[in-house]
Amino acid sequence: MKAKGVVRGLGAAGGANDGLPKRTGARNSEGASMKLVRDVDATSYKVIRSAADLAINGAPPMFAEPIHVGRPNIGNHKRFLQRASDILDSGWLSNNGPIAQEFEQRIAAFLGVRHCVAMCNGTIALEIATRALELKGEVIVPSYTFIATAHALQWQEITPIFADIDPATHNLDPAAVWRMITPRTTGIVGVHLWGRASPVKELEAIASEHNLRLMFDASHGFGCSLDGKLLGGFGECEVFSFHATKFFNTFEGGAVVTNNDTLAEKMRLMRNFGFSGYDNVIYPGTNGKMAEIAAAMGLTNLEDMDDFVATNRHNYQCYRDAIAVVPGLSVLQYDESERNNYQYVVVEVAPYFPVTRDRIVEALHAENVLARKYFWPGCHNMEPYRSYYPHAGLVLPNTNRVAERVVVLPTGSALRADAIRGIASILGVLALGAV
Ligand code: T4K
Repeated sequence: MKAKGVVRGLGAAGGANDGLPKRTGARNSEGASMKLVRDVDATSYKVIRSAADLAINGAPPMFAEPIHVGRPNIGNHKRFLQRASDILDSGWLSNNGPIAQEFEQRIAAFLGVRHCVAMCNGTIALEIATRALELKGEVIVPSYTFIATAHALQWQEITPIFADIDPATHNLDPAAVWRMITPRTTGIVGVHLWGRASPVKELEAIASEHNLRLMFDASHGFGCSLDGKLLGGFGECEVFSFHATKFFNTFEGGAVVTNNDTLAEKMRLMRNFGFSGYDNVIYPGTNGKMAEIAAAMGLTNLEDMDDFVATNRHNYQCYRDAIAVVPGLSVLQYDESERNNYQYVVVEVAPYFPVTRDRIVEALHAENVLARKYFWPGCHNMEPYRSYYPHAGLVLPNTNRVAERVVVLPTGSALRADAIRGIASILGVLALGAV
């Protein structure tokens, strides 16, 4: 069916004055303020009046260049380049250098935890954390997460056991966790998906009742809080990813944070091959070290983090307002009484929406809006898990349903309010059953 008439109430983009603060996109190599990756040229937007204006139906795309989910937030160029220059002058590039140590101290202080053990990426951080906790046998995790959560276990021949999620929160459902416990279960890895906290208290109660170790994959949760306390101090340890696509990045990077002195010491050894001083290996280990240049990026981005949050929050509110008038689409809410990083703009497509989720993504891609289907199809539907547990989906109905319904939209400092309204206008036409 083809849509008729102009889409109303969406403020279809035309690049006009929207009354909102404009970001210029000027590169701040002089270090004036926060770096914008690349501003989208407002003049390239088209007005969408009907299905005929959609690129998927043959019209030119709304955006001349791809708009990515996960465009990096990059802090002040000048300060970063100064740090990079200092590193080159110092001749110290890695192996627990002074910048990495400063980074660890700053992160620990920011999060209010005793230890930050910086790593080369979030996946290695997960592997080291689970190993340091001596997890083995079976460990309960959500399937609705990035594959690294499960792979970090499987890589060590620990069996990830997938528990279902609460469809309202997209996080582990404690009752489902409880149902998956067996005599082989040694731990639970909760994920704070989209930066919204897992049901920490309930998982703590289950872990304590069944003598299980509890840790969190907080890859999405840097700068987010639960009951006013920043994520990082819950469970026995929490793992962050500082990948380029994350709200806060160190190019590649990650960290395990913990209040447990013994655990922190063990993880420091493990990330450096188990070396304790020259020529003395006292533990099996790997190479999980964070490079100095990554830590320099982290220190720089930490200084500009408030700007990143403000931009993301503004984008999120623009999306929420623009999509509120589209029947059948809802933007996942963040609890405004908590701290959030608003890094993920997650839209759920109702079953009655006239266009499938996959078709929505195709239509957006045709407009150069590279929306993503995170975390479809769920880990249990990917290898090797799909072959290991072909019937896992039977106990994961909410995971399957949510994974079929979610579209993640682009945000970040490169995106302007009128671009967001343009994206919403595409969705508005699709709501008319336009393709
Ligand atoms: N646990 C959870 C819950 C996670 O979400 C992740 C990572 C991990 C653990 C593991 O942490 P790390 O080991 O990665 O530190 C991306 C990221 O690569 C991955 O780090 C992240 N989760 C996941 C949610 O997203 P892909 O497969 O979507 O990446 P890719 O290459 O398609 O990039 C995503 C978008 O970002 C693209 O549209 C391009 C854009 N992009 C990407 C990069 C790297 C840029 O604009 N600039 C860039 O530099 O996984």
